[in-house]
Amino acid sequence: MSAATIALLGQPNSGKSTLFNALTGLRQHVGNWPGKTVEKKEGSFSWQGQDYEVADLPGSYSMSANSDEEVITRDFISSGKADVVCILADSSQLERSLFMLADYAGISVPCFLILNMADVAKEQGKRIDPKVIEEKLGIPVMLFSATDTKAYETFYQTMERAIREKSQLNVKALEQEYEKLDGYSELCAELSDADLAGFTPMWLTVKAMEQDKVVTAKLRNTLSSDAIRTMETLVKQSQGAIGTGGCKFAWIDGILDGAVTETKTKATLGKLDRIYTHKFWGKPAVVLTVLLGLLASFIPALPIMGIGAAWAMLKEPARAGLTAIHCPDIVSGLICDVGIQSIYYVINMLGFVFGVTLVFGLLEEIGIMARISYVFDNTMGKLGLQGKSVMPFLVSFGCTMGGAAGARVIDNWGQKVLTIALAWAVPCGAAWAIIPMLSTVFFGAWAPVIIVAILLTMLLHMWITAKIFSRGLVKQEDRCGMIMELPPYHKPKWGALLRYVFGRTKDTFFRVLKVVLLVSVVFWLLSYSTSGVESSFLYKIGVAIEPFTKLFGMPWQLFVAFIASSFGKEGAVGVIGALYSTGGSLYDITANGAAIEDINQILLANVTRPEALAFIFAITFNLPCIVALAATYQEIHSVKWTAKIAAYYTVTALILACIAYHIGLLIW
Ligand SMILES: Nc1nc2c(ncn2[C@@H]2O[C@H](COP(=O)(O)OP(=O)(O)OP(=O)(O)O)[C@@H](O)[C@H]2O)c(=O)[nH]1
Ligand SMILES: [Mg+2]
Repeated sequence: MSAATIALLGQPNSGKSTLFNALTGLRQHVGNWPGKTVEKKEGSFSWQGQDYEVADLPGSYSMSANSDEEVITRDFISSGKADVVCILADSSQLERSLFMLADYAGISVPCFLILNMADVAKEQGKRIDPKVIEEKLGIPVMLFSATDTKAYETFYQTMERAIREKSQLNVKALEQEYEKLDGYSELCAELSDADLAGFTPMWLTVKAMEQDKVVTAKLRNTLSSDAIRTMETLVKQSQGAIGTGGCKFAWIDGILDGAVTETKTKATLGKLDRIYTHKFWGKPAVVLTVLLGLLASFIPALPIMGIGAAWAMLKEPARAGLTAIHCPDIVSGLICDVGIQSIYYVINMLGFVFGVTLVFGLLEEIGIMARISYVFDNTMGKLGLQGKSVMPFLVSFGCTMGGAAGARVIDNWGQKVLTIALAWAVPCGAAWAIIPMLSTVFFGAWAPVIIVAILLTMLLHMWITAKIFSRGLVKQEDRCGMIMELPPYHKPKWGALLRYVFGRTKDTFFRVLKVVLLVSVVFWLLSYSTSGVESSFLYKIGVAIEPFTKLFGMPWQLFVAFIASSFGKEGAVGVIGALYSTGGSLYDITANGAAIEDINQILLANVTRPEALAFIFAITFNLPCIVALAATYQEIHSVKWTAKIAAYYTVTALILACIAYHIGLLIW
């Protein structure tokens, strides 16, 4: 027998990806805010010798096709690929969460219902009897905690029963509700011969009444012109989605009647919302939380940076060893100056990536990140954005590519493009590894001032960029915040969190190492020469363009590193390393076969403070990297806007560098 396919369906934040990860051992993004999964993801598992395929679908509030994610979800279900649909509901907010089930009613793929987050509901003092619900629905129903590894045996059994029994949802009571609506019965009779396999006339009628564009178009294709006219008249006279929504909630009330009992409990974390949602204190509290989060990220970062420092000490012994065995200069240069040096940078960078992922992952799990979006909803509205845009911005502190992908939850195209355009101004994890490092080398104890200046410039940059871009992207009537939901607080699940953090750090390590190595090797080779510095290819070009690069306060080596940073910020540091400490030696300090000194010393000897300041600003606000560029195109599907944003960032980075340089000249 071929493997049965299970589709995971449920509202955003109901725990689908948590379940998917536990079943398949894969690592989908999990976090306590709605709208993380935006692509369908497939995996497989076996139980009792039988193979199963499972699809993690993007969360959607209903089976309507209002946004990209909902279309992905509905297309998958209606394609008939799934043998059974596992519908997840959040037990801690069952009424709202079961809306998806009500909207599913009328689709013929067998299903079963998982009341997830049983532990959260229990903490809230809710007692849920799944048997009562099961009897009314006619499908297997179970209470479950996706984060509890011990609960899975029962899950498998429930799933297996649903597949074996091909369990169908009992929709009689729901249909009775719909029949109370004006025009429902007539329309349903009219649509009873519509040829749309997999959907009952009830489902089609409800979607037609809700004026679902996709369903209406499909119905038009199958119905006679008389029937289409009747449908249009009846739909126009109906109460639309308000009417059908009322029926769904009435049905849910009926199902929950006698199934849920509540006792009052004291909500501990819930008290935090009094501060976060406070009129005056909300914003300062959120800003403070983010700042403390960033600071706390340094704690786990420091030991990793220590490992980096230890690794860097290998460089000279390695060079000595290679020379002793008469290894050619070019090879030992590549191994020591490019290989060992690149790994050193990447380890340093990784410390911060690890810290940020851990701390912000924790805040996300608890539900605090969702509060941050909520609090800034209004402010974002003023920029032409939504509260949902805050999440991509915060994610971009780690990785712009993640930020761009995260913007997919924004259902308005213009706001999505604008969000991504602004997210580019947020320095990513790689920039955050380079900025403190270079700032410390050049400005010593003043490094924190540079970091604050970068943050302030970022805010100003975002504000100006919003002004420039929003006119063409966001219509006046869309300039309002969205109503955001606040998910209930969860206690963090450390095991899953740490697995995620280590996984992310490992992925970043290899991805970043590849970029750094590739860019460094290319630039190092271009700058390598055995017959004197002046004959190297890069030197000739560099010297030729220096009058131009000096306009922006950068010697040519730094300018080349700036160009390399468009491919990946990590690459910039590799290039500096390669250009300033190349084995062929561009500088006197390293000539005469003398041991190459610490890259920091070389930098200090060759780059002035104003030049360093210009460079730091140039690479920080340059386009993030080639991968972010690709991710942006993938999200907004527009070559024109992707190119516009990229050109804008290259030009503004150079302008900022020029300003920083002149400010630097005034100070030093
Ligand atoms: N306490 C508790 N937390 C859970 C449980 N299941 C999931 N979570 C947490 O709930 C949050 C949402 O889980 P996800 O798996 O990301 O939800 P999703 O349905 O995939 O969400 P979207 O992709 O946004 O649609 C995460 O913080 C999970 O760790 C559970 O049974 N108990
Ligand atoms: Mg998910």
